[in-house]
Amino acid sequence: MGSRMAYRTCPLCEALCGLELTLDDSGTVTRVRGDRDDPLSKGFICPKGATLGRLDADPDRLDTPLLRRPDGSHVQAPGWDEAFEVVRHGIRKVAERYGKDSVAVYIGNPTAHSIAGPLYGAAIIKALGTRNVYTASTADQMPKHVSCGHMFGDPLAIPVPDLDRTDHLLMLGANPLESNGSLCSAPDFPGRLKAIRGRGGKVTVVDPRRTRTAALASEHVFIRPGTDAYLLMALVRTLFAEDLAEVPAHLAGRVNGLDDLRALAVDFTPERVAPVTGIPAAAIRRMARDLAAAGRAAVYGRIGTCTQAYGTLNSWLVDVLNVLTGNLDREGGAMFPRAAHMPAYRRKRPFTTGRWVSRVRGLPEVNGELPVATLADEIETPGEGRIRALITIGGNPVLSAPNGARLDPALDGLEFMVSVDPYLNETTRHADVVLPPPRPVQTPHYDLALLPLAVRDYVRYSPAAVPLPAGRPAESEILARLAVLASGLDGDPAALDEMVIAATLGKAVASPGSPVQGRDPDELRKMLTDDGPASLTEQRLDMMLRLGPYGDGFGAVQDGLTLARLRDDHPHGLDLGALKPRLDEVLCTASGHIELCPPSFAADAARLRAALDDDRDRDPAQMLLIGRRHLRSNNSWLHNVPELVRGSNTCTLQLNPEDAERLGIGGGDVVRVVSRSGSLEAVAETTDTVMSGVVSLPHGWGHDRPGTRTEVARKHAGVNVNAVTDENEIDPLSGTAVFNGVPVTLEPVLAPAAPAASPRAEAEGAGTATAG
Ligand SMILES: Nc1nc2c(c(=O)[nH]1)N[C@H]1C(S)=C(S)[C@@H](COP(=O)(O)OP(=O)(O)OC[C@H]3O[C@@H](n4cnc5c(=O)[nH]c(N)nc54)[C@H](O)[C@@H]3O)O[C@H]1N2
Ligand SMILES: Nc1nc2c(c(=O)[nH]1)N[C@H]1C(S)=C(S)[C@@H](COP(=O)(O)OP(=O)(O)OC[C@H]3O[C@@H](n4cnc5c(=O)[nH]c(N)nc54)[C@H](O)[C@@H]3O)O[C@H]1N2
Ligand code: SF4
Ligand SMILES: [Mo]
Repeated sequence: MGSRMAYRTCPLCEALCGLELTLDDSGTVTRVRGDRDDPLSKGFICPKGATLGRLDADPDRLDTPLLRRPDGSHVQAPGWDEAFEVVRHGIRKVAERYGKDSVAVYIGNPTAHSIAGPLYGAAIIKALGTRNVYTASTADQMPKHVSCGHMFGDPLAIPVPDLDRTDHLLMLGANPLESNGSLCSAPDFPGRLKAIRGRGGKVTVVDPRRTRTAALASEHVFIRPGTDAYLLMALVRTLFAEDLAEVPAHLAGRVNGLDDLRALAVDFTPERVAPVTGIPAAAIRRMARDLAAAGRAAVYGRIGTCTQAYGTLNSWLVDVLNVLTGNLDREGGAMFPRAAHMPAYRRKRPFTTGRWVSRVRGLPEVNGELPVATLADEIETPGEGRIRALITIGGNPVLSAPNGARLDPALDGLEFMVSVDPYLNETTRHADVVLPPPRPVQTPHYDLALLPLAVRDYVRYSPAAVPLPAGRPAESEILARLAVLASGLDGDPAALDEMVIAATLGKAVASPGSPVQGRDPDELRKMLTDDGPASLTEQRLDMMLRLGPYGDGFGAVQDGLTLARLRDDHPHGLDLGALKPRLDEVLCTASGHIELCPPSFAADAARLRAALDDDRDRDPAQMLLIGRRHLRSNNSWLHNVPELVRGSNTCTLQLNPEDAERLGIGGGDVVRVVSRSGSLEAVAETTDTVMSGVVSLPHGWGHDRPGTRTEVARKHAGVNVNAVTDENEIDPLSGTAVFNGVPVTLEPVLAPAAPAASPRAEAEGAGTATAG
């Protein structure tokens, strides 16, 4: 048998590694290696990327649409057209009867790694006209969007640490040695951290666990879960108190709110926050001084700081520190990447939130969506505007949403549900229709959502390595068809792309500063077809690149980027250089200044201030639950790859040996974990890497539900930690779930739990942990 190579970006995490695939004549992947010619990843690969072939060929991966039968089982649909007809009927019936808000959309994490999600997700929402939009963002990074939205005017203007040039990195709530980085795309994050130390710099990690990242750092500081905002405020206060805070020359005259901020921070002395955070006052002062003294420093906070009761304050204070130490928009500091597909001339409206509120809990809209923490309320609560139908796209909220266990039965109460997903899993088993996207090797790749977060300006396009069989829709086509049928019109999905292209070109020719200002849009449209990209999706990408900061401006810039040049001349990707200062392009607040102390943040800081006093009377019996990521997991959906569920990737409840002894729990014991919202049973693992008073359980497990089709995952079921996380606890400014610092109590379970879910655990949405 012959073999050939294909090159593509790994679609699995935010590190954007280039992969070299070896394929046989049948299009099966026989080997995966890191692509050594990729200028950003330089051959780096992790175990997940290395098993992409196994994922691609997973026998449980769906290839044809499924329909749900009345008994809850699923059968193959007669064909794609028939499946779309069922969807059309299901959605229209609900929308016509109950109104447009009765159809909800949930968009999950993998859509941020696809071309289809960013290009067509919004079209579906628009076509439905629904306000019931939910995504994994409110279980993740929404606080950062809100923080950047208010500080810089644009929720997508997220500064990333300039890892390769910084001398000092202060990292909170991130574990890139397992996650490979997030809101900071940096293949070989571990190597880049080692390089900081190698050039004499310092890496400090703040985390309630001594993670592998903490072990690699120069210094690890344990922090009590949920208390980062106190630490960050105390750092800000120390900078002011010791005259270490100054607006640097390059930001002079561009910063509002310095005095308000100083006044706000005054109560948060290191001594006052020390008992709450568990960090000695002297250590806090030293952290502030180190940060101020470092030549080039960056503060970086990730999911550990976002999924907290003060997620937005944390995200904000991280960038406040970057400003006050002179490191924002400066080499080696925190910088704004310039993505090749994002035009700089686009003028944005200043950011606001709360344009509408959720029906049941009155929670404000943020970025056009509502908190996933209230999805179950909106499905279960009777009355006008109740959700009766749901579209999920690449999401598994039963395992990923706060108290997702409550969603499990709630989804069964829907009148109609359709899922775009390659697996029949804990969420999609409730769907009346499942529409599977093609295999990864059959899917072209361009990181629309993640390239704007890369640590160098970089761009890569990977065409599909294996062509789609005739009649097999790409995910873009699936989503485009959903958008068209959701609009209630009969139409050609191609019309949607044409509409977007016409609108974008129309705006571009009218925009001052655009490379095509004043030109004829029809002429530009024709260039997109003539210059080669095959599909309309590719033409849209081509258009974006050509209008972007590195683009050819439709012929205006010699040798500028086009999709064809990127694809044909740079199959391993193209390095566009180190990050460049570009605050002018980014800043779009109403004032035109960086807002250091937005009023809504100041108001929430009052809540933080009040809690500082409450925090004194903590119940010592209560443990605080946090999450955990393992290198070989990816949220809920890679547990069906045998190589990835071997060895140390287990769903155990980690706790400190001191706590274990106090509570009479031994390693390997089954423990009942009880919270306000539910309970579960898990196997204990004692380890001093977890600080005392804290327990850690990973998310994305609990694969023991009936009616799923993931046979490997079923054998390594684990438990759903989101049976005990609390949907009532959110960061109020962003609506983001509080996954870290969930108060729980532990009870030893006398008899080992049965291997399959007991009826009681079943009712509570919890299974039994496997240690295998
Ligand atoms: N292998 C693997 N990689 C992944 C994923 C995966 O599931 N597995 N998921 C991907 C996704 S969707 C995301 S968003 C990213 C996330 O990427 P990261 O943000 O790096 O995620 P984690 O590894 O969960 O690291 C979060 C850290 O925060 C710590 N923490 C918990 N509570 C607190 C707290 O209160 N304060 C502080 N300071 N720290 C706290 C945890 O102990 C943990 O070490 O990873 C992505 N990459
Ligand atoms: N307790 C706790 N809960 C958490 C977290 C935590 O740290 N602790 N982390 C949160 C975070 S950061 C995130 S991002 C969320 C993730 O939340 P979700 O996005 O809801 O969950 P995933 O497990 O990523 O589910 C991804 C789904 O997409 C499907 N899929 C895979 N590839 C494709 C594709 O190419 N196209 C389509 N259409 N579907 C595909 C998979 O089969 C799976 O069903 O979980 C959150 N939940
Ligand atoms: S680090 Fe992320 S992008 Fe790189 S190979 Fe692993 S999963 Fe893929
Ligand atoms: Mo995430």
